[in-house]
Amino acid sequence: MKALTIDEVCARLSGARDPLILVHTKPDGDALGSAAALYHFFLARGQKPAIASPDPIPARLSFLTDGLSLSNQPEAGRTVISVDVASPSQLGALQETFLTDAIRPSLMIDHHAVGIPFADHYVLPEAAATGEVLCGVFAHLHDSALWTTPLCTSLYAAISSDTGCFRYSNATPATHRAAAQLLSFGVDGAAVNHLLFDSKSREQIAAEGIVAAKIQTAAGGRIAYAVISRADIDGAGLADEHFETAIDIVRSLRGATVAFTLKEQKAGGYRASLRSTGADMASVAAAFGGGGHLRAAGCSLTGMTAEAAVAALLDKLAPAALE
Ligand SMILES: [Mn+2]
Repeated sequence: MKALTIDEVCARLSGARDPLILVHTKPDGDALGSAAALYHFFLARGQKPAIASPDPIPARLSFLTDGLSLSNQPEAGRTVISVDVASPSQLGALQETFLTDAIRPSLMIDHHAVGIPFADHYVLPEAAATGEVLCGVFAHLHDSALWTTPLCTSLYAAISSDTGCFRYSNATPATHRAAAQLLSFGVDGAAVNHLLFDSKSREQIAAEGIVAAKIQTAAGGRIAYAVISRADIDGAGLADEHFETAIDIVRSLRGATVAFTLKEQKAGGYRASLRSTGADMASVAAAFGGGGHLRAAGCSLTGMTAEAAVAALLDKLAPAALE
């Protein structure tokens, strides 16, 4: 497994055969937008691509994959490419079928600074999104015909998703230039951003209400957090996916520089989503076997009560919040 040059990445894309495009567990807008962009790229080149997702596509992101072929079945002879996946564990159930002696991805395209490569890879940590990485790859192909509206819309959604609609500090001048180019190719940015950020299901809003009512603080208000139990989720007749954006409610509390949600999992244990305005969340997540980005990371805490999990997280997060 080696780091590839952009020329090698382009050569592998050109040589791919009916690619299966893998995304990570609980796929987000960057994963699905990047996968959809690659899908449209291959479709236009006469290939029969498919997207493989270890978890169902969330309803709020289905506009990215509607009408696209989805398949989790590995088939001999098909090229396998992962997007936005940093480590084998992020492939979830797909590990059993796509990380074997017989079948392996031939290419990882990603932007996570911390990860465990499982194939030859092209990873640009300075990119705000895998969609931004793909913009550069596609530009390197020097083929003006490839920038179709579906491809550009998918890339724009990927970039907007991972930058929180260009609000996070990962949105660099290069990120804005990539997005501007996609807009100049005809993407309806307002429509995409409405779907991504201003359009919520009744269930999602109900979940935000539950989380808003449970916000607690620590470290003199610099840490805001909420613990979400199975009773909160199941008792309200909601599903886990309705809580995926709930961390944004917690992190919006004025004065908080670090925020987290701790969500009880169906199989037991807790899943933590960590956010900060600058402190390193990736290393805190890594201390619990998780990973992610500087300001947005996640990890699992098992074999302990919610109180113990909160205490363990606060122990690591308090120094970061006070930095
Ligand atoms: Mn991403």
